[in-house]
Amino acid sequence: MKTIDNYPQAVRRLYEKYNQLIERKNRPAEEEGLFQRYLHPVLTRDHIPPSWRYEFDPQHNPFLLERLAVNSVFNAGAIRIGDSFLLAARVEGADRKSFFAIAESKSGIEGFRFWERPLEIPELDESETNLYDLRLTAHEDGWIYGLFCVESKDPAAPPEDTSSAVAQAGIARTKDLKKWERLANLKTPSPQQRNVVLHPEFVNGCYGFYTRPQDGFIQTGSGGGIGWGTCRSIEEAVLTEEIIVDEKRYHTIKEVKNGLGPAPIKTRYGWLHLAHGVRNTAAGLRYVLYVFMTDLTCPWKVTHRPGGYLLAPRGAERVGDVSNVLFSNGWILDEEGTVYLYYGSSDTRLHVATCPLEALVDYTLNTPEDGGRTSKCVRQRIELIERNQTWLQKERLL
Ligand code: M1P
Repeated sequence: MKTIDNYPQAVRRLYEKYNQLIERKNRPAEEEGLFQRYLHPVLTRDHIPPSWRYEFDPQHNPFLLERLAVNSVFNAGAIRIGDSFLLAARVEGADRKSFFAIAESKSGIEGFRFWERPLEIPELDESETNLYDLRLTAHEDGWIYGLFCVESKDPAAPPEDTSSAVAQAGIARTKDLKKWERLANLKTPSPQQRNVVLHPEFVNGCYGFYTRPQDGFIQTGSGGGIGWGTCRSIEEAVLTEEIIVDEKRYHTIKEVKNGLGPAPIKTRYGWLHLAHGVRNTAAGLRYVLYVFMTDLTCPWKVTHRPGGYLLAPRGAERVGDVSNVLFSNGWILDEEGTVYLYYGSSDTRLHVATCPLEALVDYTLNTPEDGGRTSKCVRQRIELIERNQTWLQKERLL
């Protein structure tokens, strides 16, 4: 490798390439289903501005190398403000530390460009090693909250154990997504918390939290699924009780664990929730996305529970740093009733899929629940075939 002769020109070339990527048009992928997928991911590590990675000084960086490389961009919180689609992406450096950065687009499917610099979330103490998976909630109290996972080294681990960790739910709030006020971490009866989401409305005068109680960093142990708890203060949020809203269950898509995605969308039928379910396979864990609906006044009571998954890893999405994973912590409902679902694939990149809210609600209300065992599932299918035969004969299509 040689030192760079024409340094300004080499930097200009970097920016040309970067701008071409940002300005690239996205197109609907061919396959059709409830959700429309798109050809290109909306964010990748190449969407990170060159000035966040390279050092532009021929004296200090004669080879024009990346000084702070980025490994991946995925799992983004999402919010619509004015006519902008805003994503709070998880950016993971080559050093494995994640941070958050806002990317903005006018269309929601292409043209996402990062703001000038990443977010600085105030630190509570130096044990906080890694922050990730921000969920944005525009709360009726007037603040925008960001809830995220705060990971620290497990203080109880023996000295030779340099990987055990403790996960807690961090809380910060903002009015403009630029300046963030850090609040105390959420306290719950569970020793570990990830995937915590703030409900957008007060419930009986309290803040409502969806949680994911877990005994260990990886193993759920006695933690049974997506939980719910309330408290009066957001500044010092303490849940004294967690009830299970949506439990993990044997031989389903959420057999090993599950966790809520973004804050739920309010519909006239109830709160529409997006979540991820995890099962084990011979090839490792498989993360898929699913939905469920809860009661409008009691958001902890599930009213509709479609069986199976809504979206699962497909094609190139299946491969990455942590393969066979779809994960979502952000969606946006626009003024025209379209849902923009932002999902990370295999902990590597971020995609969008779109769908009319009306169709997603129909799916949620009318997809049969998981029958729980083969004989019931095959019965569900035979009943469907019989209903279809009747209709096809009536319409003389058979
Ligand atoms: O690697 C897959 C996902 O693992 C975690 O999710 P969960 O707590 O449900 O296992 C998170 O680290 C998430 O960011 C990641 O995508």
